[in-house]
Amino acid sequence: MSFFSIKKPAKFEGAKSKKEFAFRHYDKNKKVLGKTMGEHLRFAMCWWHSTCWPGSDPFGGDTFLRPWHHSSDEMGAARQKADVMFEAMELTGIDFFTFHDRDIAPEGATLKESNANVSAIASYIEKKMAKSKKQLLWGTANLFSNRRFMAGAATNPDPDVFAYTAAQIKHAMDVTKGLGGANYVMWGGREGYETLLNTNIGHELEAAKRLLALVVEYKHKIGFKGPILIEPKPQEPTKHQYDYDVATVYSLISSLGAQKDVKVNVEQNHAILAGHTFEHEIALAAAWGIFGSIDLNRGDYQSGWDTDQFIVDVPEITVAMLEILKAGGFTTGGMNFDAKIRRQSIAPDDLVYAHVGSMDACAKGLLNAAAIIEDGTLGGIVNDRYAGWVTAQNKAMLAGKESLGQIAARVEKQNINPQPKSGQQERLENLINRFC
Ligand code: XUL
Ligand code: CO
Repeated sequence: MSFFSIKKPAKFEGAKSKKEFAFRHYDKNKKVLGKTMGEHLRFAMCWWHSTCWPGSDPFGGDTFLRPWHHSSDEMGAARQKADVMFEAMELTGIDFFTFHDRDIAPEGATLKESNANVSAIASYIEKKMAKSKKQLLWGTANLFSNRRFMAGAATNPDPDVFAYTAAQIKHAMDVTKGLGGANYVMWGGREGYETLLNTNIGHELEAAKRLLALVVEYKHKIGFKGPILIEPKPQEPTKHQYDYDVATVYSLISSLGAQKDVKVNVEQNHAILAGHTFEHEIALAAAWGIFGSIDLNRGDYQSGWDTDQFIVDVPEITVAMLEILKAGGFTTGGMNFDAKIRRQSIAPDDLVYAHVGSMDACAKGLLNAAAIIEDGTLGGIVNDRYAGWVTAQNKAMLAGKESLGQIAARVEKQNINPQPKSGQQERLENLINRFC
């Protein structure tokens, strides 16, 4: 039985198409800068917002009334959610999916029971993957919903919660590997604190570092090929999260010297909550060699919380795509729609319209960014701005071949007297608009 009233997958119809359920820009097999659009964008659909969230908010409950939300047969409901996910991926042409362990299967009375539920549904998913050729972009563990995690998972003051966390992650990693997952994600959830009055920060940071070290060790033990991805977020649910932004997460990763094994999953809304732009977080991750994947959604620029809306603003996507292309594009990563339809969007088809529209906006952003790169004007202006650094003398200064005293003597001897040059910001903003 199908959940959606739309029966035929969205197709590329060209920019002038008037058909609503269609792509105007996303032409999956079209080559852009040497790769197909499908290879560039690697879209993923997330289990939790697409099938688990019932449309609740802090003031009201379920608006969606999906049949599986009210079923007494929990495992049957879990299979039904899987069916809907695969149907939605088919209709939208999305090739990847993502999940938390608790999204795909119900929690049992013990961890053993929960693990058995997850494994059983994973087998069900595996069969559907074989038939549909859909792939797992990443798996993760939900270490924040159950009340045992109210004071954190790895950073909980109770060592039993740390142990439980480690055990739950082990199983989620096994399942992710079993399904051929390309990455394994760790979002800190409640890894943070509410008040210093009851918190030992030093201990909690040591525990967070220990957990990451254990996960990296286990990744090698089981031969999991993809990277571990940490997803930064500054606050919400806790007031002070230990994985605030890319810069903070880099300090954790580099303190273990784990840059080869651990990268970041940058989420648009989390970047905004941290007071950054999405493109800043992508560019910083790339500069440090830890860019892995992205969670795609749109924050609200007025509300200070994680609204997780579908991203549709083409100029905004264009500048993010530009940084992704400059970073060399995705390898194991992709663009995961960590986005939910609004709670009034109760028609089943709203979910597939939302994905298709956002995919198309991303495709347009990709085309714009590729055109900006091919045009070369912007790249040329940036290169000119740093052109002074190509001389042998200045290269040597950057490489540490001159001491502070030697540099000072040279400035006097050569009578170096820097002349400021325009940063041309407005001209560059106008240049970007010519491509959007
Ligand atoms: C929460 C969030 C998570 C992670 C995975 O804000 O983004 O869904 O993406 O745990
Ligand atoms: Co996310």
